[in-house]
Amino acid sequence: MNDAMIDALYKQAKEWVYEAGAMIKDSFSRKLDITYKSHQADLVTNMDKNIEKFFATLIHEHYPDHKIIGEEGYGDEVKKMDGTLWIIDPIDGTTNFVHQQSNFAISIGIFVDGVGVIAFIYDVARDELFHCVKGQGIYLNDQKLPSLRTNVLAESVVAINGTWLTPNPKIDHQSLIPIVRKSRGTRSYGTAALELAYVACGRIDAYITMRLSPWDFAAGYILIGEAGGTISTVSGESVNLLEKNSIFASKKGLHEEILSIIYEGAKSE
Ligand code: 2AM
Ligand code: CA
Ligand code: CA
Ligand code: CA
Repeated sequence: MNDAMIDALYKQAKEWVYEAGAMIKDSFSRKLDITYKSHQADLVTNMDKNIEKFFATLIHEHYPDHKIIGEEGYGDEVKKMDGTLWIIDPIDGTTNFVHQQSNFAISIGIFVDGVGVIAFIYDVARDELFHCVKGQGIYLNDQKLPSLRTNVLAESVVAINGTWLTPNPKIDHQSLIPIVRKSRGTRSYGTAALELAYVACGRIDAYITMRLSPWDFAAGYILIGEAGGTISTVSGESVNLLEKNSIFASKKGLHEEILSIIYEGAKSE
C-alpha cells in the first residue's frame, strides 16, 4: 500500500469513527440493553455490538480484501498479520460507558503486513480524537503533539489497576509495590485504550496492566510507537498483536527504570 492509499484509507476510517461516535452520543438518551459476558464485571451492551457491526459491514463492503479482528464477534478468523488488518474495539471501557457515560473510547488500529499504519482512539464524551498515520506524528484532534521525552519514576504518574497489587495469578504483585511507592502518583481510568492514548500524549508517563486482548491495545500500540514511547509486555518482551499480552507502555528511560524494578522484585523471590 503506497502513501496515497494509506492517506485515503485514513480519511475514510476517520469519517466512520466520527459517525460511530455520533451513534454513541445519540444512544445516551435511550435505554441501554446491558448483559453479562463471562461474569458480573464483564458487561456488554447493544451499542458495543451495533458499533462493531457498523464498522465490520462498511469495511467488508468497501474493502473486501481487508480483515478484521473485533471484540464482539463481527470480525474474521485471523491467524496471521498478512494484508490489511483492522483491529477494533467498538467501546473500550464498557463499564464506564454504562456507569458514567464518559471515560470510554472507540479504538481502531490498522496494520499492513504486520506494520501499524493508522490509529484512532476516540474519546466520544470529551470529543477527543487521538490519531496518527505512521511517520506523520500523533495528533489530538487537529493539534500535532510533540514527541515524548524521557522521565524518571519519581516525577511520573503511572496508570495501574489496583487489582494487580493484590495477589493474582499473573504477576508477583509485590514486585509492583515499589513502582507505586516511588512514583509521583497512580491513576486508573478503566479504559486501556485511553490509558495508552494518555501515555502517547504525555498526560501520564506509564501504563502497566497484566492482561489485555489485541483490540484493547492495537491502536495504542501504534500511537505509542509514533509518539516515540516504548511498549512491551511487563517482562520487556515484544508484544504479540494476535494474542493476549501483559502491556507496559511508557516514555523511554522510564521504561528501563521500571523494568529493572520489576526484575529486581522477581529476583528477590
Ligand atoms: P472493555 O471495556 O472493552 O471490555 C478495564 O476494564 C479495561 O480492561 C478496559 O479497557 C476493558 O475493555 C479491559 N478488559 C479486558 N478484558 C476484560 C474483562 N474480562 N472484563 C472487564 N474488562 C476487561
Ligand atoms: Ca468487553
Ligand atoms: Ca477493551
Ligand atoms: Ca470493548
